[in-house]
Amino acid sequence: MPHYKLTYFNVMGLGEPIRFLLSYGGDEFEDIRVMDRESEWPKIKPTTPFGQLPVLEIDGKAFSQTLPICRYLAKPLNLTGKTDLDSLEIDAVAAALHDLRKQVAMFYREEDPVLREKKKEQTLNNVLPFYLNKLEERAKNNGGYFHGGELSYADIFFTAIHDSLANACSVDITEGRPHLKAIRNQVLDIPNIKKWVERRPKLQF
Ligand SMILES: N[C@@H](CCC(=O)N[C@@H](CS)C(=O)NCC(=O)O)C(=O)O
Repeated sequence: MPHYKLTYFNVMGLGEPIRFLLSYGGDEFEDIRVMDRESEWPKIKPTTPFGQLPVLEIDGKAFSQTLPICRYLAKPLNLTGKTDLDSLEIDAVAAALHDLRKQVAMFYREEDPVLREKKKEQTLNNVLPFYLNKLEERAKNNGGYFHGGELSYADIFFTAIHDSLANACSVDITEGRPHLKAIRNQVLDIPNIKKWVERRPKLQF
């Protein structure tokens, strides 16, 4: 089994889909958390492939970019679909979720209070419902999963970012969206994921 070392900040954020996938696969991993963005991060940043986290080291070699890392971990776990077209669909859902998370993070991290309120309103009233309603519709039409009537890494990605999104927006994002709620519940019921969620640090984002 390869040696996995994940470095990310001490939040769920983009690290959590990777932690979920490593846990789903039953892989042990070093879960390194940069605790202090002010003092620690500037020293680490230049050592990373593209100046950002998460970084996953596999047997000592560093890889960055959340989506390709997730895809890499998902493939041997049969979570990328049966055909190349399945993979394209699943990748597109994961990329849309990544886009949604980024837009939520942009409002959440905005320091100017006036601008923050404006961005928050736009995110809550437009961005969030736009993506979530499309995802709900997709799950409804795909046998309760995002693609092909079976579990893929997109379902795991959604569940892994769910809590950060819901907490940043202070809304129940699956309310009135029974298929999204069911995806989340199913993923949280997978024994290896359940174990991870029980033992992970209890954080808001
Ligand atoms: N495209 C990258 C984006 C990574 C990213 O935005 N990382 C943020 C944290 S969520 C970061 O490292 N911020 C610190 C910095 O840019 O200095 C990915 O998907 O992994």
